[in-house]
Amino acid sequence: MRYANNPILTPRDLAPSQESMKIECLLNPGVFRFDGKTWLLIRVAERPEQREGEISFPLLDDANRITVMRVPSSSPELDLSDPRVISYKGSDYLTTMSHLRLMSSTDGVRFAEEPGYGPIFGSDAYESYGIEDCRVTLLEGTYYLTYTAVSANGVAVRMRSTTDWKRFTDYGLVLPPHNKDCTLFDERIGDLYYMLHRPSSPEIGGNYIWIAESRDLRHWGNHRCVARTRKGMWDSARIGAGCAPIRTGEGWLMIYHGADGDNRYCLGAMLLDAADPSKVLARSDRPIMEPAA
Ligand code: MAN
Repeated sequence: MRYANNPILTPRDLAPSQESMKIECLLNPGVFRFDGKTWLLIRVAERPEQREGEISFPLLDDANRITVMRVPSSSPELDLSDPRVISYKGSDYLTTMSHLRLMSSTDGVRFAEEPGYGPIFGSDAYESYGIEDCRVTLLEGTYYLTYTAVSANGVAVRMRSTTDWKRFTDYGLVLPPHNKDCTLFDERIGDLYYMLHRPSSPEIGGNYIWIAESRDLRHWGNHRCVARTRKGMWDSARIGAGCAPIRTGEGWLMIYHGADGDNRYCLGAMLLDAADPSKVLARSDRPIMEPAA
C-alpha cells in the first residue's frame, strides 16, 4: 500500500548548500537507525539556476571549491540526449553535482534536519563531480557508508565510516571504475566480510550484481557474479543492490533495483544462501514495487 501523502520530501524541504545553487532533486537515500530515530542520508543534486542561451553545471576545483562550467547551448559540440549527462567536446560531465544530507524522524514519515549533523561533500579529485547514492550498513557497532564517487576518472565506489555521524574515517576508493550500488552485509559470515557491488562492462557482460569478500574491509577479492539482467523483463538493462541484505531464517533477503531499456526503475527481491551468499535461492519474477504516479 502506498503512503497517501507521498512525496515525503521534495527539494523545497531543504536549503541549497550555497546561495548560487538550486536543488534539482532528492534521490536514493541510505536509511539507518541512530540515536533512537530513523535517518535518511539523502543524495541532493544541485546546479546553478539555468540562464537563457547557456548550459551551466558545477564541479569541484583542485581546492575542493565549487566552480561552474558554462557552455553555450547552441554549441554543435554539446550533446544533451541523456538528461543526467552533459557531453561537451568529447568529455562527459554531470548536469548536477550531488552531496549527501542527513535528516531524521521519530515516526519514519516526517523528516527534519538536525543541527550539528552537517552535509557530506565530495572531498578530493576522485569526487569532483559529486558523491551519490549512499548505502549505510551498521556492522559491529560502526556505520559504513558506501557511495558512488564521480570524477573525470570515472564512477567508483568509496567508503567512509562513522560512529557519531560527525567524524568520519575515509577508506578511499574500495572499488575502481566503473562500479556503483555497493552495500556491505551487516555481519561477518565465517571470518569474512562481504559486499555486493555492480561493475559495468560496456561490451561483453553488462550491469550485473557481484559479490566480494574481505578480511579487513579495505581489500576486496574473490569477486563472483551473483545475478544478471533478464531479457524481456522489467530488469533487462541494469540491476544493482539496495540496502544491506536482511538476514532471515531462509537466507539473506536482498532488495535490488532493476531498470529496462527505457530507464524505468522497479524494485525486486532475491534470496541468497545464508552460508554462501553468492548463491541465489530465489528471485521475484515481478517487481515488488514499481512507479505508479
Ligand atoms: C547515471 C545516473 C546519474 C549519475 C551518474 C554517475 O547517469 O545514475 O544519476 O549521476 O550515473 O554516477
